[in-house]
Amino acid sequence: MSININKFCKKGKAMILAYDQGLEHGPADFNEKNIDPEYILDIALEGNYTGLILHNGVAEKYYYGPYREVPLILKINGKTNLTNINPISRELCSVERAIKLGASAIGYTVYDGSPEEPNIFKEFGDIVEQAHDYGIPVFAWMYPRGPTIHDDLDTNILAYSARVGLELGADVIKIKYNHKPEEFKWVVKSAGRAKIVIAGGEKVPDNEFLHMCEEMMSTGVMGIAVGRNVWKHDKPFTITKGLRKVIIDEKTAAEARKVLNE
Ligand code: FBP
Repeated sequence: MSININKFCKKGKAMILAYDQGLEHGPADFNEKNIDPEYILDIALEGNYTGLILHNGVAEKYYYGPYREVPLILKINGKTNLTNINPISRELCSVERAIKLGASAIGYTVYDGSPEEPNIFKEFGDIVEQAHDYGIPVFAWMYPRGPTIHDDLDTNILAYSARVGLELGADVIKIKYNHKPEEFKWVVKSAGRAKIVIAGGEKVPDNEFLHMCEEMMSTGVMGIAVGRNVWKHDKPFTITKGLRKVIIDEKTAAEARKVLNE
């Protein structure tokens, strides 16, 4: 069965806004504005993002009305950063419930390399099966993590993670970028017909962020699934315009910067 991901793309490119950090990192990432989920939903809607990532609790209370125009990827597992157990993120919401909450895709974090890997793979496999039976795609956060992973940005480790995502049935693989464009093409190739979107990381200056986006788009990825670099920005709609130039209109970071200065 072929699972369609076009809903999350414009001109074949994805510009997805992630807001799962409230669970993963806690309010430490937030300020007075972006602690309010509605602030992020407004950015997603008015900024024409091609997708939005939420956990079930926020979706249940905020994903209504016009916001439903932005396709939802409901991340159905999660954990805090308060524990020091082996990396594992358990299912918190069923696929069926996610669909009832309006999800057009399921999100799930896989920690390949974790001592819990067998349990993670089994749970993820079941989820892929269920989501695909409903005809909706699965986005996998492929994050290599555990005692044997010494450098999670090593190209071979990233390529292995991307490949694991393909092998386990992910349709889209969200992975970190290692700023080595030539090497990263191997990561993209390893994912086969699964598409790659890049995670953003800590907020960095605009120039740096746009340059990273231009560079990573040249490696063949489908786009971005970022949070902090947008909703921690003083002018989220301005950075969104710049991102659109680079991600969807295939312009250079230098051209996108002109939009920021307008
Ligand atoms: P950012 O763009 O804000 O980095 O978000 C990307 C993301 O993958 C989130 O979806 C997720 O909550 C977070 O990073 C996980 O990061 P980590 O596990 O490295 O703390």
